[in-house]
Amino acid sequence: MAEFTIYIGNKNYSSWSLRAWLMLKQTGAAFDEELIPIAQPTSRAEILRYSPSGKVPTLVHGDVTVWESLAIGEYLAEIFPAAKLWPESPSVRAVARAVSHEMHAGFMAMRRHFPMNMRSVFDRDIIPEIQGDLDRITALWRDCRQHYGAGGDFLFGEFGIADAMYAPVVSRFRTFKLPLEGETEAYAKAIEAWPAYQEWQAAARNEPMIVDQWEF
Ligand SMILES: N[C@@H](CCC(=O)N[C@@H](CS)C(=O)NCC(=O)O)C(=O)O
Repeated sequence: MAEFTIYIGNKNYSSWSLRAWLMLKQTGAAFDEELIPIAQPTSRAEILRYSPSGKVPTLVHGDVTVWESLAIGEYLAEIFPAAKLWPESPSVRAVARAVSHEMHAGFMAMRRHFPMNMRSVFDRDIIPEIQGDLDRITALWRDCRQHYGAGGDFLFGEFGIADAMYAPVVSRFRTFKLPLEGETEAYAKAIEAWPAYQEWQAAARNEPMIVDQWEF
């Protein structure tokens, strides 16, 4: 049994699980993963056995249980400083935290109308409230890449928590055939080429479970 266990939802649908899983992968630590199918009559009771919020992801490390994707990232950043999950400079780290929290707390229209569904491709109209979310997301990606991305292909150079937070959004851009160009397309490609992302995506494609109504 590994030192860490992460409880996750369906790889095809659970965007929050993907985020925390990518953060954990980035530490290089060995971990066990337990997948609890979501949106089933038994899901809540099953998840509550491990997560006090009744939601996945949850990380268990010895006596410590951490739920909420961003809290998991913060915990991992503290115990694995060498993984550089946040940028080193306090001022840049503040921006990385701001864009990560912006994802965690916002973009409700995109999340509601364009849920993560990694193995599928759909045509769907972009209503104005979603366009606002998409414009803000692509502006944010461009801004981070231009100002802080010189050290690599990701928002703050090397892959970190902020990229894990937006990786499921890249997947949604593909699922719903949303336009990207230049820098934003290059960023999406960098996420898609990331080995951990590819590993999750391959598993999502092979997953048998189907959920009809899914928002987040
Ligand atoms: N704010 C939470 C969101 C967690 C969340 O909504 N998880 C969904 C799966 S993506 C869930 O556990 N749903 C349980 C269910 O619907 O059965 C986080 O950042 O971890």
